[in-house]
Amino acid sequence: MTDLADLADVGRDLRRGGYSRHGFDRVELELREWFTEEARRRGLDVRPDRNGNLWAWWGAPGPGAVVTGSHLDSVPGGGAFDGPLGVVSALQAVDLLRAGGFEPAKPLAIVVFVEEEGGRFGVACLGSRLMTGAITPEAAARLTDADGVTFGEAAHAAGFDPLRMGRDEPALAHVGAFVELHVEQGRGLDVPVGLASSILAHGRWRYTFTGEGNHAGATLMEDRRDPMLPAAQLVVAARRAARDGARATVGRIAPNPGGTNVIASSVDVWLDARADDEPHTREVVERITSAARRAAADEGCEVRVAEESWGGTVLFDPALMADVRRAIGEDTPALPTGAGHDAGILAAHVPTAMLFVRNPTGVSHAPAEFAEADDCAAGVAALAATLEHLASA
Ligand code: HGY
Ligand code: MN
Ligand code: MN
Ligand code: MN
Repeated sequence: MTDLADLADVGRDLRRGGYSRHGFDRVELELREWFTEEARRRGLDVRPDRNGNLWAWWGAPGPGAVVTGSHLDSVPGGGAFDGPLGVVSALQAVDLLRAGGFEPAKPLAIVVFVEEEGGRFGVACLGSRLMTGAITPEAAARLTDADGVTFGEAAHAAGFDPLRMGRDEPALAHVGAFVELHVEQGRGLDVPVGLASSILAHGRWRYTFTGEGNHAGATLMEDRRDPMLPAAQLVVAARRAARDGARATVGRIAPNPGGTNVIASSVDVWLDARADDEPHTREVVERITSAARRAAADEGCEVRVAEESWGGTVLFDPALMADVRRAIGEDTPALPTGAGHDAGILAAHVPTAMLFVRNPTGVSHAPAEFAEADDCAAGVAALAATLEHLASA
């Protein structure tokens, strides 16, 4: 909690509440510096990879490494725990292991992935996607933030060469196991610490509705081609289409030009859709897209749809989960989650598991996100026991 308190003033968003910390922005760079100092203070060897992620090594980097970590960025107006809890807990777990005189037989590393939330450049888990080849460096470099700065430009300004980004075979070959600790993001856990069993399939889509910009007072209702109409109907269609455990959310919408007395000429709407598997998710999105196309046609508007990111269902590694349970208790519950994580990207390439810390309110991606100090301490103890078990001879 002291470490989290260290970060409490970095990146506060006074307008939205909570924190706004985004990949390679001033705030995230400050947090990366904080992490680098904290890791170095512990004698860890901090090395950025070529995709903008930070690695802190206990022992020489090499195959079979036991890796933990998370991210330091947030959604716009996010909470204090989503991301930083996993990083802080990793540092604290190292302290606990050191205090107990533990000598790892395998290399141990803490990783901080860049732009996990996609809050700035739109694609979540950008650092882990680049590292695993789930996105090409060319596509990543072209992603643009709200001010028109590309990821390539931001990476370059932060000291990384966007042309050298992309699938990092040596880095992947080093990871023997990855265990990410994270605050649980629903109300799924009624004990302090649990495991994740799976992550829903999920993706992001951008709908651009185009109509005719015009005057809010002078334009008769029957003369309008207002793209806000189909945009609004998409929101309603999303609520109706997400059934049987699926989730569909419109949390971001951008009318152009965005004036109270202006009929917009175009409106961008971002859809986040998730469900148990790919066919179910695609079916939900297709239903929403059909409704959006019908609504656009009714209003004399055009609509363009672009898939901005996609990730299939993730099942965490049963053998690694069994190992974690041996370290922290056979009765540790495992629960599915609707939230995405870098661990979900890595799971397709290396044995991966997640530890969850209880979330008493079920709130996340909002300023009210919270975890009890005692539960966080239990998370650190569980992570330390896990690392000790996995990194022993
Ligand atoms: O959106 C998500 O589920 C994640 O927290 N990046
Ligand atoms: Mn998140
Ligand atoms: Mn997170
Ligand atoms: Mn006027």
